[in-house]
Amino acid sequence: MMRTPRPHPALVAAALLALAGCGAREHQPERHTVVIRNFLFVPAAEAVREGDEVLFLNHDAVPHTATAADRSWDTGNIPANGSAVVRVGKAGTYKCAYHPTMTGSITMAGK
Ligand SMILES: [Cu+2]
Repeated sequence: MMRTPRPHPALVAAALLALAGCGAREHQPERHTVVIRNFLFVPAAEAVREGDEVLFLNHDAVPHTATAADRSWDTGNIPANGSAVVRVGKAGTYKCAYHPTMTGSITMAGK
C-alpha cells in the first residue's frame, strides 16, 4: 500500500499567511503622538493617513485641547498630564480652545 505524500500542515499555514500578507491591505492604521509642552504642540505638523489616530499627551500643568479649526474633530479638555486620542479624517489646522496661539496642523499623506 502506498500513501500519497502530503505537505506538512505547518507549511500549508505558512504559505497561506504569506499570501494573506501580500497586498491584502495597503496601510495598517497607525497611532501618531503629539506632545503638548510649554504651550506648544510638538510636532506642530503631523502627516497622517486615513484611519490613523493621533494621541495628544499633555505634559503641561494646565489643561489644553486640540480642536480642529473646522470643528471636524476635538479632543475636548485634556487635563494636566492627561491624554486624548482622536481619529483625523482630513487635513487642516487645529488649535487649543483655551490658548488660541497654540496651533498645529495635520496633513493627509498617501492621497
Ligand atoms: Cu491650551
